[in-house]
Amino acid sequence: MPRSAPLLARPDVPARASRRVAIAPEVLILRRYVATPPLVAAIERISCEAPFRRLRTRGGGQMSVAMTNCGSVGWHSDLDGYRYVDQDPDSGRRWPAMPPAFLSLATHAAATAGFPGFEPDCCLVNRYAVGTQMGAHRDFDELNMRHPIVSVSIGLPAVFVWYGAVRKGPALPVRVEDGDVLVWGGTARAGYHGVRRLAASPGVVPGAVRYNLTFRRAR
Ligand code: MD3
Ligand code: FE
Repeated sequence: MPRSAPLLARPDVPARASRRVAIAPEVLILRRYVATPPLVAAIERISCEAPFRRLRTRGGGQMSVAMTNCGSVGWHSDLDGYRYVDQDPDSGRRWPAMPPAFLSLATHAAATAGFPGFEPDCCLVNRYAVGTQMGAHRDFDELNMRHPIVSVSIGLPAVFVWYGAVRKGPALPVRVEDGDVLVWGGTARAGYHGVRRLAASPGVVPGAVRYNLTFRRAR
């Protein structure tokens, strides 16, 4: 199995020391896998071109989490439902290109988790302010199920919840921290999951957020 360090591997924590923990079949966490300050800088550049926005849902609601994308396709939701789109509907322009460091990170993390050859074409960027959350759902609109999904946690810690094959499945809460990477493959791709309401913890600077990068192969 490839153990080479990603471009952005923490200089203080070699890839060898990043702990791999399986939380369910084909769900792996790479703890403290990546140094995040360069990722935050890249997110800031992306959001200059394609600003964060809170998307509408088919039912007429609005998500609390703000989102943008980079890559050749982006995830979008509005009153017509959710889908992948080639352009940012807000600007009519293509999504910002996926930074090479993002691609390298996603590919290395997938290979380390046992999924070589991952070539994501979409990176959904989620921004969680304190008090926001993502209810239980599953992502079954990704067309190419042969590829895994790679998720990178940045900034404030959060509690990710894994339910498995059924929405009412037993909740498995997993604390995710800055630099942690989760990889889902195979059967786990169809699993239900969510993110608990982001807690306001004492000592956290006002305006602090959590970002999550979700790398997918949509086409
Ligand atoms: C597991 N995002 O954007 S990580 C999402 O932390 C989403 O922002 C969460 O769930 C977050 O859809 C969790 C990503 C994730 C995405 C798709 C999955 C985990 C998945 C599909 C199948 C299994
Ligand atoms: Fe999801």
